[in-house]
Amino acid sequence: MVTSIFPESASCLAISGGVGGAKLALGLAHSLTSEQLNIVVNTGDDFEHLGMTICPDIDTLIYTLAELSNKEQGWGQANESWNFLAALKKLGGPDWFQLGDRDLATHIMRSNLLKEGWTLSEVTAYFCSLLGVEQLVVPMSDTKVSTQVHIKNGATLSFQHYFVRDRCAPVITGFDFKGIEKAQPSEGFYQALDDKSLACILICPSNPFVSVDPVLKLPGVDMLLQAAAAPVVAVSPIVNGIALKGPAAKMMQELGMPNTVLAVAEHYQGRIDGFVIDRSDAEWKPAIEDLGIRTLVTGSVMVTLQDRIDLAEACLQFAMEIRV
Ligand code: FO1
Repeated sequence: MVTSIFPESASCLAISGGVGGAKLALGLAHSLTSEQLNIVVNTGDDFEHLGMTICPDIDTLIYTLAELSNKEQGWGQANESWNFLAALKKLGGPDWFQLGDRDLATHIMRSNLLKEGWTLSEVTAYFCSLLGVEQLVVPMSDTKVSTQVHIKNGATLSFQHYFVRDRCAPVITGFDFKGIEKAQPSEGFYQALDDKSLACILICPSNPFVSVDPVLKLPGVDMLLQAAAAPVVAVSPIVNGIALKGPAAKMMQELGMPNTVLAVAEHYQGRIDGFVIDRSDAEWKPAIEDLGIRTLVTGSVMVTLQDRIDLAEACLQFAMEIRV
């Protein structure tokens, strides 16, 4: 538990995408009381599949905080069975997006509650209450925003088609977030930003382009982050030129960016006060600080639960130093 560093009265807002975000969120959950930690989740990965609304980043986070997640995969539930998927395949259904039997219940329940008129925030809070997740977990918006991936041959893929069906193979040329112009931050997101005890806004080590940007580019969020009383600290998802999970480094190369922590810092420049990089990237610290971004060098590779807790506490302490 973080004691002296992060006062009991202070709160942290974490911005989380997929697997990398959920890892740090778990470290934060072990370092702070549930009242001190609010987590806003990217919903750009959400998609309609087999008549269901699927919210991968929300489910990855909730399963992780509820200790239900498949730790090897990072997504989906542990102790899964695959009878539904096998039966679906027999009927000629699409099995490229693996849906476990336990996970299927989440998608069916969410889809039905949404059809009954529940907001995504209400469904998320309901699932958290049932699964014993006490932190406030909110979708970035209750309006549908859908990440679209533009690829070299001029086609546009939905995120899950790019990420799962096509295994991130296509060469990307850019992204856009369908529906974002009309989307508002969710009520819970607004409240968390407005929280007077807010002492740290932490951008978790998720993919900057497809997991973090949809959140930061929601109308009004830039201004709200600037106006918030807390420093914005981002944790690099790139370590020593590679992304620990997912296609971030490949995307950077295809976008003509060097796959370095400096390039990630430049991507976030103007929106962050602090940046957390791994010891293997220590030589980049002066160049990043020349951008006007305070930089913390620490161990940022999370293998064990203790790694997650250590990184969370280092980020919280760093935010307090910047705040002063
Ligand atoms: N990722 C995969 O690479 N393959 C899958 O079959 C897959 C299924 C899946 C089912 C439910 C869910 O919540 C997530 C799932 N993911 C799968 C992960 C998901 O595509 C990514 O975690 C996020 O969209 C990116 O962060």
